[in-house]
Amino acid sequence: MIEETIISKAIIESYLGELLDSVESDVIIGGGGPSGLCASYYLSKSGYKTTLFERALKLGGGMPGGGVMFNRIVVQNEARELLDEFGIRYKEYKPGYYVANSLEATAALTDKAIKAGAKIFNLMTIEDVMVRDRFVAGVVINWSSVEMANLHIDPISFKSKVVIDATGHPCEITRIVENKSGGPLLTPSGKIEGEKSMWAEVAERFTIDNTKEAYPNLYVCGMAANAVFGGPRMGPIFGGMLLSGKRVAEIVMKKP
Ligand code: 48F
Repeated sequence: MIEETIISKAIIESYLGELLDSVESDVIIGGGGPSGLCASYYLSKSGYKTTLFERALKLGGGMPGGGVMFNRIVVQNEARELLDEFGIRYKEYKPGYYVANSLEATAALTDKAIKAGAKIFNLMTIEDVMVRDRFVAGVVINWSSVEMANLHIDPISFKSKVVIDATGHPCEITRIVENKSGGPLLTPSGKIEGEKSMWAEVAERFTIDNTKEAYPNLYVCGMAANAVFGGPRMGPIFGGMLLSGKRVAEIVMKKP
């Protein structure tokens, strides 16, 4: 016999227990694309209490869509060891260019991050940021369905020592800080510099070099780093996203 109320209780208790435990974390990551997932894996693996909020139903951000909906991604030589770390299979297409299945890559990143201990909440949108005397202290979240239905329902707050903006092209978390706190951000102009047109070679390097603090206790990684610090986009080459996720984890772990 199967009792439906037991199923309900199992889901509610299990989920709410995890949500309650995540009200205070070491690190909150906004966005479950490749850079955010990769960061959450390395941080959790090193014992950091890590919570990731993803607006969408499914994880992966721009990764599962590959290039123009062809579910393949390309990764350059520099990031090949990350494919091995996550158990993502690949084939060498030309020397230094590896091609992988973007669905397998998304699943592998998600699986490794959760098994390393990252708490991942999908269907949750970061709609505001907690800013105290010029430092970020956490995020304010609401159900994505509330945002989509444009319902007037107040959000709730989650605290952390560090917030990582991994929201990709729109760099939403940094934008909230800029708009609501007036910055200045730790960028050359004190504002969001804005993403530039496609130039894969420059963009891939730029992402890694600009994976850094954009406002006290707020770090950017992945495409958000390029958008905030003014770098070009790179299209469906994903090595920079993975390396940036790993780099932001390393930077946060070195933080005193
Ligand atoms: O866009 P996305 O995949 O970011 P990324 O990790 O990787 C970029 C690449 O996919 C690609 C590229 C490089 O090859 O150019 O675009 O930098 O993932 C960002 C995730 O953040 C979620 C969004 O749904 C997506 O899954 N997101 C965005 N804003 C919010 C958010 C928010 N306010 N709250 C929660 N999640």
